[in-house]
Amino acid sequence: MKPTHIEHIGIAVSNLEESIKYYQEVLGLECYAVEEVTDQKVKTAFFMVGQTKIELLEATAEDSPVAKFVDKKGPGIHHLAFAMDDVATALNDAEAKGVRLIDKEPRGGAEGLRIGFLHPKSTGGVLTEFCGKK
Ligand code: CMX
Repeated sequence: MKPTHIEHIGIAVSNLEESIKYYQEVLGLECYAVEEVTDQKVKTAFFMVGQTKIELLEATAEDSPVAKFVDKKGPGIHHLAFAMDDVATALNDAEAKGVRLIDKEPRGGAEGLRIGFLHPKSTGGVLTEFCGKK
């Protein structure tokens, strides 16, 4: 269940429009999509840097995991997402190795991908996402 690459880096922001401006105007990156992921209670904006995606995340509800994170720690790097060929198998393998899962089964994420999270308390403090087409 080796990751094929880093699929994206998730960054929690307080204001999506203002943050998009920074990535566009200062870094010269193009925001190629904005999407609301209702299941995760976030609005996302995407940029490609080479083969890696940056995903900006703004909370859409007070009980969104991103709202809680920003309230506690402020905006900043929120999670690291690894691309997996088979997310369900990767989650099962991680659990079998003693990792605490947030998602026992893959669920729907942005861009039509299947996603599943590992708990940061089991991963050295880095909220970790597996994502892929199945
Ligand atoms: N990175 C590292 N540690 C984190 C964290 C993060 N993003 N979010 C929370 N934590 C830590 C907290 O600091 C806290 O640690 P301490 O107990 O040492 O203070 C601990 O985890 C518990 O945090 P909490 O604030 O009490 O929050 P919850 O336990 O309610 O939720 C988590 C934490 C990770 C389970 C929850 O945020 C979650 O389920 N995340 C996965 C889903 C998600 O983040 N979706 C948004 C992105 C969706 C997308 O990319 O499409």
